[in-house]
Amino acid sequence: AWKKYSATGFKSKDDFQKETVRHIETTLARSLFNCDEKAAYSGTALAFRDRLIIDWNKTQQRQTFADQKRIYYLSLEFLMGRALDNAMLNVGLKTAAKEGLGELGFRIEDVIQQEHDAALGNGGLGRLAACFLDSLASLNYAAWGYGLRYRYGIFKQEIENGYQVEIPDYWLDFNPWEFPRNDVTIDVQFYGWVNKYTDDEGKQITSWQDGEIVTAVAYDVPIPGYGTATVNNLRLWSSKASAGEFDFAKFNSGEYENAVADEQRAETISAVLYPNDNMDRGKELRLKQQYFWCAASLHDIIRRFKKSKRPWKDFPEQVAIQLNDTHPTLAIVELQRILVDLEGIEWNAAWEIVTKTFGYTNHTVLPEALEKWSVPLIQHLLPRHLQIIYDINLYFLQQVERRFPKDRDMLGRVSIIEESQPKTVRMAYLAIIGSHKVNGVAELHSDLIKTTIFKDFVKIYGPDKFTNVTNGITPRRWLHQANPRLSELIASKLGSYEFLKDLTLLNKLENFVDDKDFKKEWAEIKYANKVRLAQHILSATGISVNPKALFDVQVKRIHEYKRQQLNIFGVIHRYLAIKNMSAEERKKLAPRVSIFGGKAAPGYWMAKTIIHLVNKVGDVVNNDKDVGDLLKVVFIPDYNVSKAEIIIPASDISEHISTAGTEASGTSNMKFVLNGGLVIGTLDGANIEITREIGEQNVFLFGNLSEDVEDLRHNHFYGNHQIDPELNKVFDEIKKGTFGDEGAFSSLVSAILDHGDYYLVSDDFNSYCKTQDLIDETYKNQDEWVSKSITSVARMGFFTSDRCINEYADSIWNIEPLQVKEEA
Ligand code: 26Q
Repeated sequence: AWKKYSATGFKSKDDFQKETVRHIETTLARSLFNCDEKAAYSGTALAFRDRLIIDWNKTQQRQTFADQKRIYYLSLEFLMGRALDNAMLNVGLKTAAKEGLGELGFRIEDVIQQEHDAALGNGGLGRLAACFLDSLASLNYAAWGYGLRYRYGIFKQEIENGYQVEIPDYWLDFNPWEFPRNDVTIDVQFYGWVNKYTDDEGKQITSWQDGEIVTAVAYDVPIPGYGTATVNNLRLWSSKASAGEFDFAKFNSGEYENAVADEQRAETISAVLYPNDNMDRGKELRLKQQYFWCAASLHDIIRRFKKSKRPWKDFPEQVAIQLNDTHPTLAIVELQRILVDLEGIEWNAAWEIVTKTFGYTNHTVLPEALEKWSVPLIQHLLPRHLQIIYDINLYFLQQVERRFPKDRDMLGRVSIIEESQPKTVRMAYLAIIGSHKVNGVAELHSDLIKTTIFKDFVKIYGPDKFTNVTNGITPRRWLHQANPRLSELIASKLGSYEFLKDLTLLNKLENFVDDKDFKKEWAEIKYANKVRLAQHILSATGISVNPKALFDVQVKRIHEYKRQQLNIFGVIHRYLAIKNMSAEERKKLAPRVSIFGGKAAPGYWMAKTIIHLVNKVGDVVNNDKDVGDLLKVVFIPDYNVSKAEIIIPASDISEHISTAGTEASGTSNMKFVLNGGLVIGTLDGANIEITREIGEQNVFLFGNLSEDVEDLRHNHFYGNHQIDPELNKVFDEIKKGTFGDEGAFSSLVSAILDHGDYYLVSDDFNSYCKTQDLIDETYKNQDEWVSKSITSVARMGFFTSDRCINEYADSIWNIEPLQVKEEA
């Protein structure tokens, strides 16, 4: 009977205008006569939001009705960026909106730019989660994301006198993409103590009592698929004081301030994203975030499972939970606790359910980045969980002892508990033991974890528990949305936009590598993207760059292992070379713009020093009359998803130059190549597979191999550490004070000269500079360059996150997509 009232959503320009104007005038209570771009954005977003809600509701109904397995992706980070453009493209109504807004007097690009990025992530791991959500919805998988609704996302970066300054990112002023579900709440317990007793019927009861309760409130974000009616759900938890905790009675007993303090303490849990993208040891609040989010998500998942009225043994057929790194490892312990303590299931039966449910994705081999939590901290915060961790460890070690009775050291090596001072819990070991599959994120990385940090576990479980799923990116955002003209040109040659759903279709582009007109258009689009980036650089930094120069880009979080220092030392080397050139030689050189961007963790001194050096080198080089357009050095502040959408399509060369064996995968390397940029890179992470796909002749590779890194490091300490002479000249220039007070950069220099050069900057410097020279030569032949660019794009089909998600579905989750009948 209600059907006739059910909304269908707009389908045309006129309806879009009607809905947008209605929202501006009524929902926002604004007059059309003083409607600015902000209001136009709000109205447009609300109109598209309505459009999504209808499919969202239907999707959730359909998935409930189908009663099959769902995927739950647990991630502390979802680096979503902006939602409006994506929503428009996914429902296929961007053109209607563009025309509609045009008639109202707005340029759609300006309206789109009003939106604040959803920056709930640090970098690669968070953006991967966002690409996965896009693919899961686009492929019609029944999937939910679970995360935290931080009030403050990753900080905004400003540069003052060359130094990074962090500004809080309060982003929730107006967020039309989230729906508070005040009726979906879960109480989460902390602290307290464990009571073991025998009840009246003689049963052993273990119960976790007292402590403090914090309430989790759900906020839902719709995730539309591209060209499908599927709209999945991202559920983010927000913390607030529980009704019982925030005691109104206290108002009368003069404890008002205490009550307010309690409330604020509870809200602190979801207040801020930790800005470290490596481990941050010992922060109690971070552990609280992890448990709060794991407990809320699991109770929500179980509530949904219980509605199906199935027996517990069916749980792994209904639920697959993927752990994005070790951050959600406590979910393993929490599920075991629920099954054993609350549901009364016997330990082994419960443990079988647990291990069949979870899969764990590892994103790092760097030992210092592996999560460890102190035993006393867990004891204090989660006393029952600590007991369960000890029991899991006990049964595991017993099993290991039976299998390897002669290898006594093995037990200490694989124990979840590290016998340090204080003792710590090794979260990665717990995640491996509690999951049925463990995967790395690129071939080399997956091989490395099997032979280094997790090799004992391969002996124990056999090799099949460990697998590789090479990362991917969504071509919807990273090609179609970020580079609409290139997407359109490709579609014109391929006959349709089908490649956005099946990226392997790009291979047909190889038929056009010799097509003159096509190549010309290809080059024109790159040039237009460079003009757009040059405009951004001018307005963000005041530096004017020539779009005809070679744009050399390195944008990513600042880390010693990613070696931005190698890049800037190379820039100084180039600067010194230019200074020594004759006028004739200078004429032959290809002008270049070296572009850097990326945030440093606020407490990471070395990373901040690298940013400082880049800016100081820029000050000198950019104002040197001898140099002119031949070299510019730019640091773009506040690199984030929407900046990436401008920067990536504009690069000629991008740098992926980590010390071999340190970058698990990298994903921006894929984004750059998909946008027709070439790559200078080491044989690391996904660079290796990119090279295999697009061909060695299309990549500028350099540097030592990962299998040689250990020996080289050893030699630095125990052999005779020879510093590359050209690099020494760079250091001399820094020491001379050419780039300001040399003391400011001494830590960077002495890391290489005096502290063993752990990241092998000196070892790779010569090969890096030579390869940069080769790039100069190659760039001079534009025709050849464009051919390489087209061929590379044509061969990038493998790196779509659609392929990646299908591999997870197949080899880890054992689930098929839910077919959707499109309505007429
Ligand atoms: C852990 C504990 C306490 C505080 C912070 C953290 C923390 C937070 C974020 C640890 C790690 C991260 C993020 C890691 C990350 O982004 N890794 C990247 O993941 C990408 C996707 O797989 C890979 O492509 C990159 O190679 C990898 O560096």
